[in-house]
Amino acid sequence: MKNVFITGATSGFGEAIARTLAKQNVKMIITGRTEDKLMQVAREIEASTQTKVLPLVFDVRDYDACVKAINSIPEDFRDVDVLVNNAGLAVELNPVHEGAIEDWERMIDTNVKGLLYITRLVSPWMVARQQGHIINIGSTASHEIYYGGNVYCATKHAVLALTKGMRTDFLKYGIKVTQISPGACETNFSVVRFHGDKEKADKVYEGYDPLVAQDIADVVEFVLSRPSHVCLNEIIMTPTAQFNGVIHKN
Ligand code: NDP
Ligand code: 8X3
Repeated sequence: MKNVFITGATSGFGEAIARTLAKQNVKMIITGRTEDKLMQVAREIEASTQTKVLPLVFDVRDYDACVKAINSIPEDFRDVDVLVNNAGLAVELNPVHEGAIEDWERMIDTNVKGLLYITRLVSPWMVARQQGHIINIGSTASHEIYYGGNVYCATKHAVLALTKGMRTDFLKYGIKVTQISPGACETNFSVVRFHGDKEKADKVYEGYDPLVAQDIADVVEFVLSRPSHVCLNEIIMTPTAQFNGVIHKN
């Protein structure tokens, strides 16, 4: 039975990935800060599949909380085969001279440091077993910059550098590392970016068909279905209406 660890499973990609992989009757550790939603996802998965779920509520920005959560994982859940580093966010769309330091810190601490903390704590189990697969959720923002995206794009550029760094470091242990880099996908992402302003968030996805979270979950499932000698290093996926930083709206 595979053991899958997914950060940020209370919403969007992480939730869709959890529900999709759960159909394979795996063991699953899911994380997030929103306790009631995390428990609901865990309950629903356990009620509809043979998957055994361990929900862990903590903030990936808090290293001590990460250590405490990882240390609480029972022995029979430590044989993690797949780590999906998904938790992340964007805050606002301001040019640098108007940016809020607090927003920058939220993005850097979550998207870069949080991803590193979890990887640092979980990957030694993979190294010890000489097997595993780390999937980092990057973005088209790992490759492109758009107006006001400065710090968010910088964090996703950093994720790509870390993906390549991990691939290099883990090569000799047979651990796969894959980055999935989606473009615009309608989740809670823009609601979070615009501090709960749903109307403003909805406008991001008007005039074209954006990706949906299930599209990303399907790709994760595909990436994991490859034979052991095949590692997909990066998959960039966008809505059909988006390429190279441009979204064609009707
Ligand atoms: P959502 O806002 O729907 O989901 C984000 C998830 O991350 C939630 O489960 C949230 O859980 C978790 N999270 C955020 N901050 C923290 C934190 N400090 N500690 C723990 N968990 C946290 O957005 P998406 O599903 O769209 O985003 C998932 C990932 O995909 C992010 O890394 C994002 O940058 C990336 N991405 C998104 C795209 C899009 O267009 N939607 C495109 C490309 C990449 P909780 O709030 O409960 O803690
Ligand atoms: C999230 C999508 O367009 O803000 O990574 O880069 S975008």
